Amino acid sequence: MQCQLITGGAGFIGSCYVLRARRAGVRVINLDKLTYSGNMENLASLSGDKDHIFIQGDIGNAELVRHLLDVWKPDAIVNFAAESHVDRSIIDPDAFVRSNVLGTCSLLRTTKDWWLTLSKQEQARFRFLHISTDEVFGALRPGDPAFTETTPYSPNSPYSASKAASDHFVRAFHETYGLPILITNCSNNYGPRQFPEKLIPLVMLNALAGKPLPVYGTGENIRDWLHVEDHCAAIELVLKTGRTGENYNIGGQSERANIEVVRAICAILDELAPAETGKHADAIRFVADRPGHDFRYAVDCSKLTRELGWKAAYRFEDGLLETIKWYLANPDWVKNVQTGAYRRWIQANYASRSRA
Ligand code: NAD
Ligand code: TDX
Repeated sequence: MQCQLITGGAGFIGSCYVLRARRAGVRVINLDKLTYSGNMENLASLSGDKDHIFIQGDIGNAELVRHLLDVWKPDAIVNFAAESHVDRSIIDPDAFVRSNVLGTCSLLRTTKDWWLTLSKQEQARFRFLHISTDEVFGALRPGDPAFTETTPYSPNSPYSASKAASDHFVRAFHETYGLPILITNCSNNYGPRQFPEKLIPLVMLNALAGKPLPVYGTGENIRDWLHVEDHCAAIELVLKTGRTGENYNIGGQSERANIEVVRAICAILDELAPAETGKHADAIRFVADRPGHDFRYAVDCSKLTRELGWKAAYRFEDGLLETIKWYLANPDWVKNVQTGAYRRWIQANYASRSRA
């Protein structure tokens, strides 16, 4: 039986990947620290599954990681674990250095030491796949060509700087020690189970609660939206057939201005859950911009298509509708993530954003 050590598997993207891996018959060792965004409810359907082994712990805990590697001898490690929210990195960059940089470096070192004990055949079969972001490439202006795998790194936020640093360490472990690594750099994910600090679930849930819909700056900033299932399908492909030492871009080819996305959410909710008075879009508020707000991301994923045959299955508008329906159908999940800690974050991030 194939066995994978998946880190951050209780988060938004990691849990989607874990569920898919279990459906494909892969034994999953799921190492997750359960920070504010880690949520065991994302994995509720796996309760009682003896081939989903969940361990609450930090990727930076070398002793624990070595123990898991010795016991389970995974065929691959897929590293999703990270602090993932740009606005939080602006308020507390240190946490991003700890998990994303030091944590990844420690995970690499422990993996490398264990990998060196394997037979040559096992070493050649093993893979370390690191999940990264398009944000490491910086920001584009309208009309600039999309990021390719050779676009120079130019991170602008503490979050993207920490992800860039971790990517460099992953690459260095390949060059220096021969560890068979792969890196994927993807665009903005959306879909079920995303923590409602990110734009799409935040706007949707604020609208349902009759709260203002905060749009940073002018709302003209552009993101390239990728459905989480398309992302996970691409990761599976890269793990199976990608060339070690390489990075692969994954994008949704769905560039949208933020204000377009917010209006699309409002239009869907006007149909499915109308506001008590007026239209949901009446609640849109342009608020103070994010410092260092990257204007545009766009991902050229032609390498992935050309070399590995990947293609996104979701059209953004269909995926958005399906996502909103998922949140409407799962009010308990929503209620349980909107805890006291969540309310404190909303207060910290939005109270000081005066109207732009
Ligand atoms: P998320 O915040 O929903 O989940 C992160 C998970 O990692 C959580 O379960 C958390 O408990 C766990 N974690 C954090 N620090 C840890 C540590 N030190 N040790 C063990 N577990 C730890 O994030 P996500 O959106 O699912 O993102 C997953 C990965 O994908 C991240 O590496 C992120 O940088 C990357 N990424 C995300 C997006 C996106 O749009 N969400 C886009 C590009 C790349
Ligand atoms: O309240 C908001 N209002 C708003 O206008 C929030 C939370 C966001 N925005 C804007 C900022 C961005 O331009 O919406 C856009 C999307 O914001 P986020 O959902 O915070 O995502 P982003 O900053 O683009 O980063 C995401 O994609 C790349 C993920 O959070 C990262 O983990 C990933 O690496």
